[in-house]
Amino acid sequence: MITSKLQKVINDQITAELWSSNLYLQMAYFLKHQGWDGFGHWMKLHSEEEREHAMRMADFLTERGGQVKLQMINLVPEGWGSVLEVFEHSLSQEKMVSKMIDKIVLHAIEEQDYATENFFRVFVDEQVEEETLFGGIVDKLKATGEAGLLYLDKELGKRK
Ligand code: OFO
Repeated sequence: MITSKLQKVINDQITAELWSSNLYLQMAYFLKHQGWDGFGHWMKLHSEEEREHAMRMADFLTERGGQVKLQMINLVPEGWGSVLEVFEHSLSQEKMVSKMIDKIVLHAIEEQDYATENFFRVFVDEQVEEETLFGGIVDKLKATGEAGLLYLDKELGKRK
């Protein structure tokens, strides 16, 4: 049986993943509204990915005898000043999520819950990938400026 302390941080994590999912969905429709269909498509798929993370964590918590307790999800912003601002915001969201995941792994080690440690170590790796992914887009947006937006919109629109 998973401890109540770990249940609490995992439930907080599920909420954070769902919050990310809502944030990215709002970003997706904001971008589409601005005419950036490719960026919007990319962000919508990422929103789905975050929801899937939440489900995986909820399934794990349940399998370990814990109780999923969905919490209130804060409102997300409705608009951003530019495409770059959208991606910078998403990168900072990913960095925050990485810190939360690290905290879960630390608690799991402290409580000698190696199943939880193993499960969340996958997400430690996942966060390295995500920060690289979002960071790479931010770098490209900065490097190419306004002139590169059309090209990048087309490229990101190919995401499957
Ligand atoms: Fe759930 O991976 Fe991004 O945050």
